[in-house]
Amino acid sequence: MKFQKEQLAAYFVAGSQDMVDGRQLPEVLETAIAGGITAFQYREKGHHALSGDAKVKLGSILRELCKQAKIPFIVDDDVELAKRLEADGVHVGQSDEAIAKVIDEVPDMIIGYSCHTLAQIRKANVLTAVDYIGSGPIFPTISKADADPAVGTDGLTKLVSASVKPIVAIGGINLTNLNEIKATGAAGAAVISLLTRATNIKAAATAIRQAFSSKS
Ligand code: 3NM
Repeated sequence: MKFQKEQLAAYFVAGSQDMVDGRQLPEVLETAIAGGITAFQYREKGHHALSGDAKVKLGSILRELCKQAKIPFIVDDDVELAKRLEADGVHVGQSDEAIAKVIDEVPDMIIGYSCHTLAQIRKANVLTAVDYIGSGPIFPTISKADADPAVGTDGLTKLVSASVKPIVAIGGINLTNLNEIKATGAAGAAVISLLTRATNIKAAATAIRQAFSSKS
């Protein structure tokens, strides 16, 4: 799938560890798709994450849902799984599998790269295979134990200005701060808990999509 920056508008990130109240990720993803999410990242991470066959099995179900919905299916920090599931993309962080390896092994996939500082953005600017940047946390987050300190919307504005690539913001994004994120020039919002813990998942997905629609 060819990358377009509009795909970053409403970017849902989740793994089995993010499920609450007995929810199941395939159903949550289906509902988020019905609400209008524009991309999905499969991120199994942390103490309760799946591994091995269980990770492949769940990943293949999610991959199929994204294929049917024609939205990119992106795998976090696992090139082998991305290849095996014929994912549309891979996302890596600064401390994950080296970005060089990703560029070398899956140059034709969508490549996302987490950058938290201006120095990291400047280095990413010259990596032509990198399609988009993920930056955060913008606000304190409950979903990532080892998150960096929050950069705030002022910090995000500086990162957006320095980047030649579109930036999707992540970390602590909720329905009341979406417009502040949009005002920084970020291409979209990447969220975990805003969708996984939403009372109305579909409505929350639609709200993110509308906040970043190019018409608004
Ligand atoms: N990455 P929520 S913050 C997966 O700063 C992730 O790179 C971050 O979850 C980063 O939307 C984060 O619930 C967690 O705050 C985002």
